[in-house]
Amino acid sequence: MKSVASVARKLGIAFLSMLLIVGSLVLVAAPASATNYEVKMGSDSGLLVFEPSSITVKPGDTVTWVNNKMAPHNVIFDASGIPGDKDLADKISHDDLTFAPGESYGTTFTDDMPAGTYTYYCAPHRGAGMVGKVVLEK
Ligand SMILES: [Cu+2]
Repeated sequence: MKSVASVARKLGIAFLSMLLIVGSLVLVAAPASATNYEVKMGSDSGLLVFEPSSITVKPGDTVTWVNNKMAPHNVIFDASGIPGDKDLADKISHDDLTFAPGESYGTTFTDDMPAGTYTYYCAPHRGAGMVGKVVLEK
């Protein structure tokens, strides 16, 4: 009886050790795999730009566009400016115009999306040069 109990205790300890190891791997992996990048729509000084205008991301990262100055703004990707088709361009675009400072929306760049340069623009200010890009690296 005593030996059964001691085997059970050893198994329990082995199981808990496994949990600790797996748990620590998850904790180490999680922060590295998802970064949120903020892009201002309209610079602090009132220029019609995305700031920063170029961002490099890894799969799992999110780009959040935050309305800052000189609204309204939006974020439009189209098929000619991305390494993907129209469906993907529509899926990652945000055509709703932001008016209030602080309004925001985000796009997560996922592993099933092709690597490459995703260019986008603000529809009301495209002619003024309000364009940006997200480079997805794998
Ligand atoms: Cu704009």
